[in-house]
Amino acid sequence: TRTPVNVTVTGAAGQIGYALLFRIASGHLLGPDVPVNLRLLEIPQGLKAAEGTAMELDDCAFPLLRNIEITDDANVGFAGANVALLVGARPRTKGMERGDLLSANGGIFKPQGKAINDNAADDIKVLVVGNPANTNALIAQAAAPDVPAERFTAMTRLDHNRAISQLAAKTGAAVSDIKRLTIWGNHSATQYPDIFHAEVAGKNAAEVVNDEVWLADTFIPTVAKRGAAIIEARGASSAASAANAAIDHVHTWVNGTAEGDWTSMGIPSDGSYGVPEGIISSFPVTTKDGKYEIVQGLDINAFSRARIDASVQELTEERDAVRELGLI
Ligand code: NAX
Repeated sequence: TRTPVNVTVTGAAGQIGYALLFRIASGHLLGPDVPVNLRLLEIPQGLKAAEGTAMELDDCAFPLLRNIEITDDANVGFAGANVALLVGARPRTKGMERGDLLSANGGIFKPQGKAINDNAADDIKVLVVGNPANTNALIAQAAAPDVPAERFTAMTRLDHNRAISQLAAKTGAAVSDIKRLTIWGNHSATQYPDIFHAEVAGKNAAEVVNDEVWLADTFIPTVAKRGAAIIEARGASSAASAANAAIDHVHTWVNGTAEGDWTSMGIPSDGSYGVPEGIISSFPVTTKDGKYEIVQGLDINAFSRARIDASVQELTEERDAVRELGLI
């Protein structure tokens, strides 16, 4: 049998944590033959609820779940971690300026980055879900100089999945017929879901849709504002779909993209497509053997260029703001 993989989840007592942990423990994160040890990292106020979730995990008698540890000490929570899902974050509350939000999250992600640096396994892979995800990932990465920068990623897979679903509905295609969709930029309202290289049952998606008004006025805003629409309808933010996307992100990273397809991940830019090196921006990537590569050579038209640039501009401003705050 395989050695268990240590998976750390922060914010384990939150609503995404509740939707996520059972799927990790049942084998959906890494595969049906990979045993896992779970490490739940919470703040003191969250420990009791995390213990309740752990009791329920026990009660599932998942064959792949070896043990569960619950802690509010990041050094313990990330000890030997092979995969870390950073879900817990400080939400934006009423009247909070961007600087306040970034510094509150810096207070979480900087020490967690350091704890990962000092305690995680050499093969650590990090996914940041907690918002502002891209910049939180940058803060954690900067605090972990001994970990290769490319191991720090931010989640845009929920946006990617939302875009696939919208495009399938518009074209009447099956979700599984949509390939090569890309989310560029920030996980925020400026993100750019790109269908110009996407395929619908093997045909170019933009040509199948053939409707730039729908693209600009319906598709892009629907995908970008889907989180707000979910809050409006449910009275709570996306949880199961966010957890599902986190599972997809790590599963694809570890197990590879399908031949002829790609996915979207927030990753440290290497300067490709004019995105400044170092910022954590979403790109089209293929994955293989636990590594990802940016899809190169895509032709970026003027419509796409303007939208990618706008989202990247926002990321650059967030980077400058956290630099000024001494967080990176
Ligand atoms: P909840 O408020 O339900 O849960 C957050 C949990 O994190 C709480 O249990 C809290 O005690 C814990 N926590 C806070 N600070 C912590 C710390 N320093 N260490 C460990 N745990 C800590 O939020 P939930 O709905 O689960 O959402 C979590 C995060 O995901 C939010 O930041 C949210 O904005 C973000 N999202 C990101 C998405 C993405 O696509 N990247 C989509 C969904 C979601 O909105």
